[in-house]
Amino acid sequence: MSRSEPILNIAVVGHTNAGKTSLLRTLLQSREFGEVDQRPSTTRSVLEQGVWLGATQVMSFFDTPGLESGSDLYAEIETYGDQFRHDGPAQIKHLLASAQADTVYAQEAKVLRQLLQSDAAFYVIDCRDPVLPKYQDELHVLARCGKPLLPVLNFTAVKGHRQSDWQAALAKLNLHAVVAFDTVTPPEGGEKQLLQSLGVVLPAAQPVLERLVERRQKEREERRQRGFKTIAELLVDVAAMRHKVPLELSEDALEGEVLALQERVRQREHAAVQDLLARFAFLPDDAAFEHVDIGSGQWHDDLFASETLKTWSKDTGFGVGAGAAAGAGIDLLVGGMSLGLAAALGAAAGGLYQSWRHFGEKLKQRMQGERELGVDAATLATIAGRQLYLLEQLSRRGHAANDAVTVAVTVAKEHRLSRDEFRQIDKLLRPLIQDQPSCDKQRIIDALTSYLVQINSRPLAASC
Ligand SMILES: Nc1nc2c(ncn2[C@@H]2O[C@H](COP(=O)(O)OP(=O)(O)OP(=O)(O)O)[C@@H](O)[C@H]2O)c(=O)[nH]1
Ligand SMILES: [Mg+2]
Repeated sequence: MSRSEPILNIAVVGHTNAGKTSLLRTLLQSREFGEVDQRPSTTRSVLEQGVWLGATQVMSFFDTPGLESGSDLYAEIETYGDQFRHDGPAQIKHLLASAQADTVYAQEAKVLRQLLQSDAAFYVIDCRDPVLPKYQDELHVLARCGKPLLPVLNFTAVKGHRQSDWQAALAKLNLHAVVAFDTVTPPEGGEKQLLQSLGVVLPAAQPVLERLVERRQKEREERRQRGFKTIAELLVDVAAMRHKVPLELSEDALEGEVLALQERVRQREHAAVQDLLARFAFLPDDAAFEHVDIGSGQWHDDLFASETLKTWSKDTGFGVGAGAAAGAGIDLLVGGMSLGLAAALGAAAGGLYQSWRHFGEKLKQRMQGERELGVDAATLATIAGRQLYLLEQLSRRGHAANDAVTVAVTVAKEHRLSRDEFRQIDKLLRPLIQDQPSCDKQRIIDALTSYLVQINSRPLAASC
């Protein structure tokens, strides 16, 4: 778009509480745009937000207050008789010049003024509601502004919606281009459809809208790709985490070391979650990890709770070992070889050399070397599984959502890692575990990123 081309002005209008501000939060990928609330009349004045293609502003969206007096307005303009029969905008301007526009219809007047100044509008509909006369009256008044209206059916992901009733009613008003777009759970390709439909009612804007669609798609892919890299970096860092444990160590001291390592892993995972949330423009509290602990019946969000480890690693076949069963997720490694945490605890409790005798002469020799604590396969599988799940949810989620993404352990099997998938991830991470100093971390991160992209090549919702 050259500098001389005008900025496209798009108003977002509709009945109060239909989800106008929510629609803009999702389109603008901003959790903090405007104010969203279940109370009516939340938005009190027009709020503008620019949309940029690189350094050039190409569009402005205008959030507007909700309409509440559609039928009264309709009745009012009908009193003007034939005066404005063939000139809707003049009829609306006449209304806006009246004293009522500053009093009883002050809220509505803001919407109509904005619509008259805009190139087109999204008309947002709560399609859980039946098609009531007040909505039809409201639409009639809006249509008199002479600007293209694109109906956007919101709440289409909610059970019992009346999408087809609305479509039939809108067709009677000559509004045939309608887009179903639930602002919290936008459909695959929803944003693209919305922008392209805008191009249908505003043909002159088609080229810029197409470029916007392309840019958004590219950004989405880049963001997702970077998300996989964040997860690969997390897994590499966690797989490489080591706590050296001295030869002589009491059980308590060993437990202390285990807890310290667990805490480091938790913090590293937390940092990755924050990175993902920020990358997808969500807020720091927008993700919650939950599961119910069967033993205590309590809710936890702990990575190392045994139920978490068991559930997320159960399909990988990388058995939940003694460590994970005890809720540890931590392994004892000697020369890169896993001994299992139970061995470590036994060793600490029963006198080191006696307890370790059964590992054989060869191992005994290696034991002269360093003993280290590291994470076990269940922990890596759990982190990989739940981070990939989080990434998938974030990439599909609309920014109108007010609640957190919940990563629960009841998540469906299709979202968990399979045996083959984790086998491959483990294979890529193995050099870090076995031969840490000499392995090329960056190469592993790149290979792991590519693999994560490959196994998650499901199509994306084009809305976020
Ligand atoms: N589940 C669900 N809730 C939604 C959706 N869109 C909006 N909401 C909720 O509906 C309520 C109203 O949303 P708003 O975006 O404030 O609606 P509005 O049209 O801007 O309302 P006013 O500014 O008061 O006219 C809020 O509680 C939103 O969280 C949706 O697609 N799904
Ligand atoms: Mg609002």
